[in-house]
Amino acid sequence: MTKSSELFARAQKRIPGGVNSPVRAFRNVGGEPWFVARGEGARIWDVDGNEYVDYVGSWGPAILGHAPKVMVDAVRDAATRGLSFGISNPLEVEMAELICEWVPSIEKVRMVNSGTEATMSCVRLARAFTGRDKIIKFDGCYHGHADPLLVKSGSGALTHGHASSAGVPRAFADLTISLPFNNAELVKKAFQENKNQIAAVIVEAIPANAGLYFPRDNFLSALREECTRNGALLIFDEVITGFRVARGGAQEIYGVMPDLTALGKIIGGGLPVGAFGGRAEIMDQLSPDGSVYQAGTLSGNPLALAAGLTQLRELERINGWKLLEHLGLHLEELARAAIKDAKLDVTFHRLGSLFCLFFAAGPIHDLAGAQTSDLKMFTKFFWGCLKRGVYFAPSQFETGFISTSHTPGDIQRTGTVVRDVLAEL
Ligand code: HOZ
Repeated sequence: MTKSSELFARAQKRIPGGVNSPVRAFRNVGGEPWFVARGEGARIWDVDGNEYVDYVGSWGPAILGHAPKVMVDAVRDAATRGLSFGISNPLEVEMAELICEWVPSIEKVRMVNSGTEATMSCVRLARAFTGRDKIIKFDGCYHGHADPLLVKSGSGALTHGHASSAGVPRAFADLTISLPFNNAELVKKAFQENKNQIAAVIVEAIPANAGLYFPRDNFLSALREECTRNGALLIFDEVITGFRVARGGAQEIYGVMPDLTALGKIIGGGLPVGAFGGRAEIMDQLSPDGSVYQAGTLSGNPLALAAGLTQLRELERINGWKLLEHLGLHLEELARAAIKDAKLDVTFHRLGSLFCLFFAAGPIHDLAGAQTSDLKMFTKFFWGCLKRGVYFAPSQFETGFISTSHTPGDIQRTGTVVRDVLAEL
């Protein structure tokens, strides 16, 4: 019995499903999850000593790779001064200033402890600001696990067949309208049918929780126009895309300004963090200035912010976005050549350091398209790569992440593994 198996047997007795987040359970790739011992750069080792090139990167935040010295030093340094105070600290001001400088639409920002808190707080704020209750989201977009957003959701909820969660009161779910991504006409119709009732449209500007696909035909600007015309707020969930696809996130790339933005992961460098921000007149509705309550003992935690600030500054110092594009393009070229030679119906999507393979002919622009992927093929692909030392997310409905610490050699090796595995399918 491996050490991972032993740990999983113990975990299942005391942790529901043996995991603290469902995506870790390997359920839809049909096997047991392994337990990680450590990581360094682009590599991770399991408790049995197996080594993998990692393309999950803690689901996004490890954009510089694992345990970069500069960040470990920053966290260690911050820890010697105290782990948590529940009192304002200087790093909170530095982080707020950095976020407002880098993210085009954010004038004021508040730190929270997870992406879920960030999106949940955006929705509450939007409801208070507009005096309306309903929200529009999109099928397959995942915005964490708060009640209003677990309707036709992506990520683990979709993977495990509970895209609309049990336990969400019907009355809450009825206030959430979920529509197919990339269909602006249906958004227009929903606004017409729910006149003066829609508080906000919340969207992953680049959906990355049902595989990866992209907005097209000016979909994001159409959302912007509909929200403005109807007095609703536009919320971008940039928990994955923020600081990764560009310094200013997806909103910088597409040039569409949301009213509110949810951020997470990367700004904590792997420690638990989220943030939400936007127009000052909306953010000023928050307590203590306004009447929208939102709070957190650990919010703005000095260790998390030391890690996050160091990571973001390092990313800028090394021009990480250029490097990530270079590495991503290299992987794309290798993957596309392997797909062509394997003569398989595989659709490869990539933007910068985000990528995904669907086992379907495509084109794929929404959840329905993503669900045409052959999951049996994905499962074989996943295990084939893992056995050869390359770790991709254990679900079709997730995204791959490249870090700045992946070397050209890692990418080349991954390309060879992808080629070998596809050839065997
Ligand atoms: N796709 C998820 C986050 N965006 C994966 C992480 C998790 O749910 O644990």
